[in-house]
Amino acid sequence: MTQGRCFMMTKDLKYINFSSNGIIGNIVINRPEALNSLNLEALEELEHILSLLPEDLRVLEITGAGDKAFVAGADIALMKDFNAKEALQFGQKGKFIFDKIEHLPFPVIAVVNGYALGGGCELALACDLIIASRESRFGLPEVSLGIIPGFGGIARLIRRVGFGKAKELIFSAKMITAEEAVKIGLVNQVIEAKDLQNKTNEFIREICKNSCEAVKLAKRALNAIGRIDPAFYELENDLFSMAFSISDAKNRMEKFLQK
Ligand code: CO8
Repeated sequence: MTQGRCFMMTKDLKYINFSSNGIIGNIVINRPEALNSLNLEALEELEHILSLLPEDLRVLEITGAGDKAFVAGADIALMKDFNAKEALQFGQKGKFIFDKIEHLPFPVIAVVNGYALGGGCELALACDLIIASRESRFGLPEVSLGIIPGFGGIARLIRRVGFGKAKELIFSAKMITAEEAVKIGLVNQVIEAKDLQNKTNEFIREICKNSCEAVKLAKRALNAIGRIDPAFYELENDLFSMAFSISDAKNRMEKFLQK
């Protein structure tokens, strides 16, 4: 899929690559040494790329660099030192960016090639469709770290899988396989890793056979039905930040980093 694409707009960016052939855009979260976890710089670069996306794209793919992770969450090394105010600001930034992704005018596909955990699962959920390799793993392990999902993921998860499954996944902090994820409606398609890009290309070709304008109108209509109430975002953000002042988040995060 990247063949023949001219690389543009990624100059000076450390953690995000963008390429496009004018029809299909491809964003790669590129921090494989930390399983593509999202630090502040990566989020800022993502925001920057989103603000520069060509308006005439037909489809945007988002994926992770390497073969181990899509995105393993927000950067725990960064979050462990957050006070409540910093957590609030980080949450607001993430929510703003993920909301922007959700409301891009064209379809956005998360091409998941490994761990999609915490903020990484939330990023995939902000995309219209999720295509995953068979080895991928999904989960919202935040409560195991003393925090809660904070990038709008709670509402988006409920929208995809319903209250019951959302509560099961969030309360248990467990990871599920791509197969399980497809069964509960979190993922659209599971594909063998070696075929992931080719099958994604085929899928994109199917979308592109249709009227570009009609697809965009359909996305607007679909999104209007599932629109997240801004009051929920505000509450989620307050609760996310509260976790940093009332729970044992710092200890739990330090424990993860020391393992
Ligand atoms: N943050 C920072 N570093 C990470 C993260 C992360 N989320 N995930 C992995 N890494 C790092 C590891 O520390 C390790 O670094 P090093 O090589 O320097 O020791 C490197 O990536 C490789 O990871 P592992 O050695 O742990 O690889 P394993 O194959 O043993 O395990 C796992 C892979 C299971 C994915 C494991 O890395 C893991 O559990 N990662 C954390 C997953 C997680 O808990 N994610 C949720 C984070 S919380 C979150 O995302 C909140 C979102 C809401 C934010 C709202 C903000 C306001």
